[in-house]
Amino acid sequence: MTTLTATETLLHKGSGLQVVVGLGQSGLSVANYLTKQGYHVAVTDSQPTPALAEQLPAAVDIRQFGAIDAELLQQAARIIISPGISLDTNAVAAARRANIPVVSDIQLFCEACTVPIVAITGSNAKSTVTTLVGQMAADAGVNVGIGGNIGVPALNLLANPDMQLAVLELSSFQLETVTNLGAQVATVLNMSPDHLDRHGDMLGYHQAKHRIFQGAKSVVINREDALTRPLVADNLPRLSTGIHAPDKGHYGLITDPEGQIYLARGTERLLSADKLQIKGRHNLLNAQAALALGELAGLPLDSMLNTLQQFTGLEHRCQYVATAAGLDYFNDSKGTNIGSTMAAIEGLGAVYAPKDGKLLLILGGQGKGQQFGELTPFINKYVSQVLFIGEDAKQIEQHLRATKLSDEVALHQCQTLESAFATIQQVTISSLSQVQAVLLSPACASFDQFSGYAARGEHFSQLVSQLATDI
Ligand code: UMA
Ligand code: ADP
Repeated sequence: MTTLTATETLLHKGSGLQVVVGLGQSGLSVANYLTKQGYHVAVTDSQPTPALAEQLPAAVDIRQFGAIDAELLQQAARIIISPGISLDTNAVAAARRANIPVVSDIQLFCEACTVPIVAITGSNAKSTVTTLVGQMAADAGVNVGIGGNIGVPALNLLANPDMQLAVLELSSFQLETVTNLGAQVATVLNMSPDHLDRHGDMLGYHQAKHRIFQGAKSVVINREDALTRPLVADNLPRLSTGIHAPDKGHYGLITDPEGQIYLARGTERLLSADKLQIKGRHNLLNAQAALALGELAGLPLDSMLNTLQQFTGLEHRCQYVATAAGLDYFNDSKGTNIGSTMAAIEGLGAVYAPKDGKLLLILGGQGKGQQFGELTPFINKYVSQVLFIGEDAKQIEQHLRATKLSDEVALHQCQTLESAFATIQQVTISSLSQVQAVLLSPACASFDQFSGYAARGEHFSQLVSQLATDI
């Protein structure tokens, strides 16, 4: 980050009040960044005593907690909104009506960032692909910053003066207030319904995600998912990914006559799929996306292929936990929408189906306005028992029952994970049970019962280890 001159600091001071809305990780990073730049900064948050308040720099002299302060927002020259706060929140909507600009931390980041940005969004696989590209860059000797929705606020990356490349995971919430991101390479990995309670409908969600392409110098698209294609800028350099054999220069899969699958670039076989430690068809797409993004960011192919083979995947994503009483337990707590749960059912179901095995699926939590009936074809094919937990459990059951759910699928209301584990014992004790694996892939947010998906996944794993020691 460049050091400011005294004149610039004065200019910033005189450019009006910067109001940070929400004091979570991103709000704190914004307050730190803007005060260092010499701006006059105020902060407001709905909580009476936000935990991060004591970490605010002393220069932040206006702190309005307990409600988002509508009057304060009206005095702002610019509002920097946290991703967890809706633009429809009354005080924010009123400020927008008064033509006060509302931006996110990502806008500040891209205006200040002088190195190329790899920008990654999608309904699913963002963290997996962001981590992979970041690791590929690091392994290739590039000084890389990895941040955004993945947990490190993007502005914190600017503290590294030697950064050569920024790899950003971006959510629709972060993107909805970003203009002209100008990424070196941008991608929407896939699109399936999520966060519709915030964006209203698929169109609103799509529009937010596609802002990632504004000003991009190149793009990566998913051939399997038309919604990932940019609607404008058709002339940009682009690479595509997909499950079929690719055209020249693009990424895809080639299956040889013996049935062996290879990651491929054009007709060139790059790597046999069994060399990857991350499994399932969805991960083959993720690997291709990382390679394509890396290529457009200038990373060397050989080094990227080495990284791919070392990568063991992230926690809480279709993660094998243990085998107890003959059942394999998988933690896919990060499966927080129907798209990710479909991928998990299909990926694991295909492993057990040849052995006449079925999955027991644990579903539920906060449903975020999704239509759970879309899961039915996947459940009919691979699942024999569905256990519902959480706030929207009854509604999810209704959605499934309203579709063509097979009579062979049994449904159980369990409310909590503990009670689900008791039910697992009951329904799998019969020798007729086809269940060979238990999959926690809730397709829902966890906040009704847990502090987040990680806490939910850890609780699941704890219950599994208890089971393993009880036996
Ligand atoms: N707040 C209000 N009023 C509200 C809602 C929230 O004042 O109506 C306040 C809360 O009291 C709290 C603060 O806002 O003090 C929290 O802000 P936030 O929810 O925006 O969370 P941050 O801590 O800033 O974390 C955010 C992202 N969170 C969300 O988008 C919800 C983090 O993504 C991200 O890692 C972080 O910025 C750094 O960039 C998390 C996430 O769950 C992992 N993302 C969603 C997802 O992946 O599905 C989008
Ligand atoms: P995100 O950061 O977008 O939530 P993650 O990499 O954390 O993505 O994975 C979230 C969930 O999506 C996990 O449950 C994972 O199993 C599933 N998933 C991973 N890759 C894909 C894909 N290509 N398509 C659909 N679901 C996927």
